[in-house]
Amino acid sequence: HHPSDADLQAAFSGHPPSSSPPPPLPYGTAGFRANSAVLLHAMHRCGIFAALRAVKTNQTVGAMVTASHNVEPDNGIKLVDPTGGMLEQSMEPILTEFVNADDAVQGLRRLLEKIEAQPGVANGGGGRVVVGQDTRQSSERLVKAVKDGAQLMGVESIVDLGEVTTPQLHFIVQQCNAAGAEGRRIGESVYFEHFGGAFARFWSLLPPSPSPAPAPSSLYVDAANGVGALKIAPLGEHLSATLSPSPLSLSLLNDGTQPTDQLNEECGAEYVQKMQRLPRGFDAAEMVGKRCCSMDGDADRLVYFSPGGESDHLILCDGDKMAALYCTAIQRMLAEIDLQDKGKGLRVGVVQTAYANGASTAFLDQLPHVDVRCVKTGVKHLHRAAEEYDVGVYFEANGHGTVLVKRERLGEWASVVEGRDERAYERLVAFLGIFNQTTGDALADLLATEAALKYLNMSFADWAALYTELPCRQTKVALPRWVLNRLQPHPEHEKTLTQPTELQASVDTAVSSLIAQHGDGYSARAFIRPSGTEDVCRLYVEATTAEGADRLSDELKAKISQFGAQMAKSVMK
Ligand code: G16
Repeated sequence: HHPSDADLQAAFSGHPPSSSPPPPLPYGTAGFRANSAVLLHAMHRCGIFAALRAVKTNQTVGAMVTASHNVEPDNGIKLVDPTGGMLEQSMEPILTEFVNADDAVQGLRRLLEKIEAQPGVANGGGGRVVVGQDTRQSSERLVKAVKDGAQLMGVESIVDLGEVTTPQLHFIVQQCNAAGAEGRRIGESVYFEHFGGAFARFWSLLPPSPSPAPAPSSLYVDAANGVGALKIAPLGEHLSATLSPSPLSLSLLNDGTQPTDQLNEECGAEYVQKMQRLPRGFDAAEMVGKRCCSMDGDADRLVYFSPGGESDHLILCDGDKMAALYCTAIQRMLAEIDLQDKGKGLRVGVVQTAYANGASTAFLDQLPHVDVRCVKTGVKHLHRAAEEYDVGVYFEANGHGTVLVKRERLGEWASVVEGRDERAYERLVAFLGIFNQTTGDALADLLATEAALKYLNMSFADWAALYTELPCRQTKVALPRWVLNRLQPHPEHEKTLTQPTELQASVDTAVSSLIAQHGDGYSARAFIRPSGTEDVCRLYVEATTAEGADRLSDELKAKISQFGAQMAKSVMK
């Protein structure tokens, strides 16, 4: 029961592109993302698309209005499939064509044909779209456009969750489509019950603490002045209610309530991890040695750190180190269940990207029975690769990641372990139960990190010392999108550029001459890739010495700027 062409025309004119023709919107690393002023028509069309997908599958799909780590004036959308995972990759070009179609009505017709051709319920009919948003000023207006679009396609219901984290929305969509979900209230309480409950269950399986119980351990949380700030108190309340008293005391900073608070501005996971600097509001001297963590703008990333005492120096435990911590805990738990084989026979893997520090890869490589893989940037790629394992740990260095588990495989494996320790098995299951199975999740990862540290009886310093990072530098150079489009990273691992060859040759030359200057035993590595979320070229450099990393970084940054200038000159001609 699609609306008439006249109704469609009217609806599309109500959500016009910002200019004619509008700038093309590519489907980036994590959906559409741009300055919020150019997104209205795209949001409306994504709403239409989401509704069609919901109707076609007769299930719940999600739409999250957010630009995550980007600056406040940007915005974007992440679409959530019925599984709770990210939009299936084969749908990306189909959606992109519709979003960018000059003639929206014709574009919609083509979209309908393609959606009809997809597998799904024959005549769907029902379907629900659940919408969430981050705290950006532009989010409300854009959410309205998404809902207007969804409404137009006659979806059975639209649920607006308001301000939620991206992983909350993913989880809620998954729950909506799970067996037995009918009639259950749709809201974030299912999220807090699930993850708070999983943490409490794990905690109850740890050896009892000496009495009197130790004071709750303090964790200082930098919420990037974003949506995660709104969720710390309910999480804390839930933990207090289930564990009374809660073993965690969460102190919130950068909660966005001060007039000068700016989303992601000198705070948050992106800033802390890329700049390796303390976020605003964390006093180096006062908080030295304290355990702290930073989320990003939509709370799907987390990194830990501890102020080092001098100016804004910090000791960082990034996504790589979280993967190392979780693998260490999982291995210990497997060994407890199966003394002899320590998890042999179970497929355990870790997935990283080219940004993983070389020292982290070396650490993971030496763990017995753990496969280590490197894939392209973008959680969607890591998630898919991790799904190939029975227990799949995946993390980007920037703090985006989770641990996926195939429960049945775990059960099968454990059932043949002779004389297994039942409690140890329950503990492993409970630990893995803390992880969000749909996407990386700052809140769930916070709980899992606290659980792992407690289980391993490790302090923050012990964790940080699991291995020592090679000095690394991450830089970005602003370049227009058309120039960025000329940069073709290697399709599998992005460790080199396949185009332009001259730019790659200058990277190779710079790296080998640094190595040659230092001689045997010196290592260095660098790569360039275009960002899929911002109009910048990213540069990653690591070397045996900090001085070498600085030099290589400066040299290559200049090469990138030079390349940009050359390109600009060539079009002027
Ligand atoms: C998104 C993706 C991440 C990716 C990041 C940066 O994060 O989900 O997987 O690492 O963008 O991507 P790029 O280097 O292409 O800009 P978020 O937290 O911004 O949604």
